[in-house]
Amino acid sequence: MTTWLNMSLQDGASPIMEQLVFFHDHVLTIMLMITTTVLYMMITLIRNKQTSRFMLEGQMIETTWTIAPAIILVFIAMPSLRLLYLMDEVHNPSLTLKAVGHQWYWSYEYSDFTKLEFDSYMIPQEEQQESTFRLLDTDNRIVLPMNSPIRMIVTAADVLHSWTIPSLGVKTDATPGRLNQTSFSISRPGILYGQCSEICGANHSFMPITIESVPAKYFINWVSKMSE
Ligand SMILES: [Cu+2]
Repeated sequence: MTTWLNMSLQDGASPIMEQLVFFHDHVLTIMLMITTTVLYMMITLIRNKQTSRFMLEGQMIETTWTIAPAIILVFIAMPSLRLLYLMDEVHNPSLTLKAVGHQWYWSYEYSDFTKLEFDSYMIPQEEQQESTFRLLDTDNRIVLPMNSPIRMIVTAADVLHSWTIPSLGVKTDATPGRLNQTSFSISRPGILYGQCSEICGANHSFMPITIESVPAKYFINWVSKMSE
């Protein structure tokens, strides 16, 4: 989750998010080079008298500063497209979780098991405990096994919502009458937080998403306890 003084992205909890963080830093490096160059050029423009009786054209520099940006763009586009298609891929999932957005809570269905479904409401401020985070914790957390490919099916029952976990690099629109699909695998145990990311009404800010990532054997225990 985001903590104090965390200015940039959250630590990646999935391989895809790690790659996204690397890509973000890569693009930032290129931007830094461009802004430094432009700043240098602007300063030289101001400090020099830009007139010459003999220099009327510069074919070489014109060619260079047309081709160079194109090459730089390729260096951004290639890794970007690679990530785009990697995120779209669903690798033979071992578990499917369906999230349904409601005004204003999420409900979840573990379609691989019988009768394993529940609603997940935000814990209101009056019921806060030392261990819960304000506006982020839910009464029923999603429990998922770590290190296994998970397929998410996202939809909504009333208006548009968006199911988002920043540390997993997942953000999927929840649209009424439509099933959206995404996939991820969680690389470490822990609790992951997210919030609805589509302005969906008065309590849009109060329908958080909480995932408990646990080792597979704990997950099996949880499933058998829940389906009793
Ligand atoms: Cu919403």
